[in-house]
Amino acid sequence: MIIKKADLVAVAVKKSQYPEDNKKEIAFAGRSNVGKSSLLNLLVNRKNLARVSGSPGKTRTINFYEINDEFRIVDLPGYGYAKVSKSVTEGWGDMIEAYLAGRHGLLKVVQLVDIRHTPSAQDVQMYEWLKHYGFDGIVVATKADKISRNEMTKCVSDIRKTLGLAPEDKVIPISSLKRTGYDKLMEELDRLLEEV
Ligand SMILES: Nc1nc2c(ncn2[C@@H]2O[C@H](COP(=O)(O)OP(=O)(O)OP(=O)(O)O)[C@@H](O)[C@H]2O)c(=O)[nH]1
Ligand SMILES: [Mg+2]
Repeated sequence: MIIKKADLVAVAVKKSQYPEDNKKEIAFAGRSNVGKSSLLNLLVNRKNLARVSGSPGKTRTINFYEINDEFRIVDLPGYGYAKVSKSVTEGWGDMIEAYLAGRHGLLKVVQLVDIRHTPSAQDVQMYEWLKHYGFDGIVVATKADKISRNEMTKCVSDIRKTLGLAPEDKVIPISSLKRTGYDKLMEELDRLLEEV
């Protein structure tokens, strides 16, 4: 796939704000600051399509990006950001669940975890949720530029073990900074989009 066109088509906090459920969608989930928006920018080869920030909690809405007028990438708000208030955190769960449950076009949710760290309890919980809804199977390990090649194998197996991945599930190390892992993820997305 060559991404020629990418547009932000909707910013939503509730169902009535979603775009019509008439296209395939692939969503990105993960803790705040893990690199969801950066990954989106990498995929579409644009520096600032999605807002990236050093301060966590940048993306607090569900952002729908339409790609090649053909499918959508959905940037979900990050979790685990301590500074947001409890009511925001609770609202977050409802917001994500409302999206995951009953979205016909949704094919898969790519779970992002930081390659350097053992997945948190919230990462595990998120992954359990994805399994429950049948959207599990692809994990992107972000910020791969921050570790050495030697550490990579150990970090990936730690992620596999902690999230309880099956052997056929994929973990793709990616660096949005160095652009590594791009081809592998693209291949997966192509496969997903062709499957249906
Ligand atoms: N070194 C390195 N830094 C990265 C990478 N990806 C993202 N970052 C940095 O991590 C920070 C957070 O990135 P974002 O893409 O905004 O993260 P996010 O998951 O969208 O965060 P929220 O919107 O808060 O949920 C920024 O400072 C990015 O520059 C990467 O692959 N390598
Ligand atoms: Mg973001």
